[in-house]
Amino acid sequence: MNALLLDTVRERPMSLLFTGFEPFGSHAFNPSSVVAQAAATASGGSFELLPVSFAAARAAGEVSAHYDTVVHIGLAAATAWVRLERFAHNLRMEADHPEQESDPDSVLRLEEAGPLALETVVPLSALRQCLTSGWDVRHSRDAGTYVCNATYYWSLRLSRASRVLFVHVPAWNEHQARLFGETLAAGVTRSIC
Ligand code: PCA
Repeated sequence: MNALLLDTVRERPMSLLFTGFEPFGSHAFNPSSVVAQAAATASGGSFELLPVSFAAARAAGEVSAHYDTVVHIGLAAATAWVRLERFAHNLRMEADHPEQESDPDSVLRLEEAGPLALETVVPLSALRQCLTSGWDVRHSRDAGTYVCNATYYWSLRLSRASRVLFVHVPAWNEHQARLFGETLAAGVTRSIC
């Protein structure tokens, strides 16, 4: 159905990409991939499964540059609600994996001379209103210092013409993830595209 949404200035179909992540660390199942896949199916958009590595985060940003609208989804297992991330920060944890030791005082930049933070242009309040029936959806200003934040940073940094958003989801089962993916597809096509 997304193919029916025409960019009125350029008169071509709007392109929409949903991404989710592979399992990582102690998370043998990552619901973000099911959310993204279900959202792509329901909206007629594309789906990409991303590896959980800092090295892959920049490549994901390059892929994003080919789409008008990109919604990245990731797992935030410590949170019980959906987080609409406003900012990506030019920061990363020291270790390549969250379960490895990182020196809490060491601040690594994703890009030496890059901006400290990047903000999405997606209208978060409008999207939130479309998502709240049955779901606890909240604004967030901190996407963390791991691969989700890095992916968001590179996506916002490299895709100047796109609407890019990052959504963190709780440790849902497959059924919850699929249902939310369908809700997200409807919300995104109504409020963002
Ligand atoms: N969550 C991690 C990386 C991959 C994922 O699904 C994060 O929040 O950075």
